[in-house]
Amino acid sequence: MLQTKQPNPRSYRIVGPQRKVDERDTPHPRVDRGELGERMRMWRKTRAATDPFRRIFGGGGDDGDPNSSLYHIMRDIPEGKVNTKQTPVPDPAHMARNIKEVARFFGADVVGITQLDQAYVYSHRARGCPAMGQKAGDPIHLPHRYAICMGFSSDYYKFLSNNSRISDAEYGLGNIHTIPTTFMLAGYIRAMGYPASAHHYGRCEVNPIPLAVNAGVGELGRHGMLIHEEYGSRLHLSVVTTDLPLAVDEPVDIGAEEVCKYCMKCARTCPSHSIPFGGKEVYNGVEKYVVNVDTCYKYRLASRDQWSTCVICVSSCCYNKPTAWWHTLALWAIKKTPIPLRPLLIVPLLWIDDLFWGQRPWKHMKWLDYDNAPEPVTCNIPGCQAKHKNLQHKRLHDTKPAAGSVAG
Ligand code: B12
Ligand code: SF4
Ligand code: SF4
Repeated sequence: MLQTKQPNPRSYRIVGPQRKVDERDTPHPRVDRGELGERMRMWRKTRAATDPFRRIFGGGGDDGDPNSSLYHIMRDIPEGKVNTKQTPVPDPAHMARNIKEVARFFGADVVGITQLDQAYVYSHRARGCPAMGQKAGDPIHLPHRYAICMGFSSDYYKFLSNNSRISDAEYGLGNIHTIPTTFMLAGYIRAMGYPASAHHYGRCEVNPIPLAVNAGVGELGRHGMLIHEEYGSRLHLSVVTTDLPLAVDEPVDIGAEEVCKYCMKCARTCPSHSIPFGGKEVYNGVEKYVVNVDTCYKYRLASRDQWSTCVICVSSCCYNKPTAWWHTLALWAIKKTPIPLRPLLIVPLLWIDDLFWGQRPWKHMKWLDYDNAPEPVTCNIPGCQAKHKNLQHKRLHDTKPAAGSVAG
């Protein structure tokens, strides 16, 4: 059991001892072992399917070609050596500014730095890098002091086509974008003579969300993800852990704590009912909103081979807007309003949000040969005469469907 000692972000509270998570107990390995059912296990094995974007961006499943996937190639590259000539760091604050600039130069959209809290390092690995002599089940030893947390934004409009092969392609590219920048930043730090490890898509020994919240990249939302004030949650996260002396950032207040209390748009639009309408709960020593990850995962079985990754909660979140002055102004106003008075501003803003952006943000889009226009579907409820359309977010009926059997 670990006792944490972090600053105080507003969007979660440490209320008890935290247990390290074994990567083998995380959802992907559980699905691979069949713990979420045979259909889910088979879905993961064959998820590369015929879409070329899926085949090059995704994990690939058994039917992808590893040599065409940067994800597969990069997760097996051994870590480079640390330069024996060390660059002195007389001023960690100056070095932190430089490192953030280097991260942005390499391709990150946002960067923050925090202490590496060991509670967010997996205890054992689910898969090792054979070139580094690692294997599944090895204990993870990551004694670094700092975590440089980076965010990579996705295109607002492509995500609005959710769920479709267009939003899949954008999501997949976002995952891939984390790889070269994180790899180069870790290499850059090792070239200065300090140990550094890259944690990106496909190869990650840490949980990036709490680290990024602590590093002031954003706040934790009701939907369980980090919310950045400009990009919302359409931000892929990666981390470089290191011993390079760095000044750390403070958690930020972007008003998500109050907005999430009143908004609930993600909970309303989640087709698998995985996001809570109620208050926070204590989970592994942390008081926060708790998402049902199993039902979220199983919703992929409802895709009818028309998409692979659900991003409905990311797109629906009212922080998810294109970069524009009115979004910046609304955010500024929330941040400047004293906390007890914020609901007076938030409630009308949420009403405006529903009015202008819709209760369930979605856009018809054509791109390349893809078209996400809804198609009529056959209802699987006996006796139903309604002409349903294939908008995956639309529930066919009010009755709560079992996860994975959502039909329309
Ligand atoms: C497996 C996985 C999934 C699984 C299970 C999700 C889960 N929560 O475990 C499935 C397929 C369902 C999934 C879905 C999604 N995922 Co996902 N997923 C992961 C992955 C690879 C591992 C997560 C993990 O280890 N879980 C096991 C344990 C740790 O889970 P847990 O104890 O319940 O902890 C979760 C939360 O409670 C939180 N958490 C745990 N402890 C603490 C402590 C504190 C203090 C805080 C603040 C938070 C926190 O972090 C965990 C991740 O959500 C991460 C990348 C990574 N290395 O972390 C991406 C990641 C979490 N996913 C991400 C995204 C974007 C998505 C989807 C939108 C897309 C999709 N459909 O795949 C949805 C969103 C679902 C949702 N509302 O949360 C992003 C989130 C980015 C962000 N802005 O926050 C990540 C970080 C990938 C990335 N590198 O950017 N995902
Ligand atoms: S990714 Fe989709 S199914 Fe999962 S929580 Fe978000 S909206 Fe719900
Ligand atoms: S949609 Fe609303 S409730 Fe959900 S995370 Fe975003 S701001 Fe919070």
